[in-house]
Amino acid sequence: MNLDKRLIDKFVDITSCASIACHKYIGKNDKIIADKAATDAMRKSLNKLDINGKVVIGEGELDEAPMLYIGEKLGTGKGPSIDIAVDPLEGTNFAAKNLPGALSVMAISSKGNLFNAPETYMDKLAVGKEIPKDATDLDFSIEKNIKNIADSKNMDLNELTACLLDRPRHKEIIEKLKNLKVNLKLITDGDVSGALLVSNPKYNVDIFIGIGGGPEGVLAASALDAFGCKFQGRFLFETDKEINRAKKMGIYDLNKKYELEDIVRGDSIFCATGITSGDLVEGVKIENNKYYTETLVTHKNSTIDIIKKEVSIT
Ligand code: VTB
Repeated sequence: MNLDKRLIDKFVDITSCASIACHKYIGKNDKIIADKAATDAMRKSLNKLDINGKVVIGEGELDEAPMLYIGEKLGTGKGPSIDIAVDPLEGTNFAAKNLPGALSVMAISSKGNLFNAPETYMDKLAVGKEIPKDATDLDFSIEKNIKNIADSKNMDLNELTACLLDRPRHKEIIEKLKNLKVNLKLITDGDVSGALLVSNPKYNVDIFIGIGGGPEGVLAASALDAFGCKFQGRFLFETDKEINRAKKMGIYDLNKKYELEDIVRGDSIFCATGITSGDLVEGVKIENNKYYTETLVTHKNSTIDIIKKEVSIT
């Protein structure tokens, strides 16, 4: 079932409102307070909407997160039944340290259509729509993926750029990419936005790879779907607790490689509002007693756009 286009504006208001609430905590070097401000604001505004919403990706399980926990019901209960994935503050370090790239992010689908991802790591791969879908795969070696991308773009290896989180766990991939002479874009956090850099040649990223948060993978997949990009993910379970949780969520094949259509089924809407300015959108600005926000919106069946909002400071 397609989502009503009129929902777009409502959800842009919600991520904008969360970004504005977080704005006063930019640069306070306190991740917790910044995250709480965005989460509180997002939850309050979601609860005013005429929807019958349920959090499928949120701040954690009920025992860890009092707000926007997985399974929490949101909205007045009067409208359409929708699943909601939230990351009220993606890039907590960016906001706390006043660095580029903090976002407030949300994705929605009709009930049952967004993957209920466990809070574990995910091995990810994303490439742009110009690359044939069978040219890259999580199961190919890094060398094969890179060579196939170069062939399909008719470019030399040293003209390609791979984006990944700068983490010790990626030492081996980084070494291989360096040997191939591929350029690196090593991000310190924020892999929702990292994955989205394959969506447009203007970002100059040919592949996003590596291990990041599973929930962030689902959020990115919703937007990448609208852009016609490829995304694959495989969860990585480290502890018995994580494995038991996954089983409770109905995941029995722990090594399953998820294709985009397994993660986001049918229609979805994705909104990411800038808190601090980054590659995708500008952060919250204050001018003439108003807040100005910018939101990247994708709706699989209608639009991909940057929506600007102004909100009076009261
Ligand atoms: C990423 C990134 C997040 O966590 O998912 C990353 O998108 C993965 O976890 O912004 P590690 O930090 O343990 O590598 C964040 O950096 C923070 O939630």
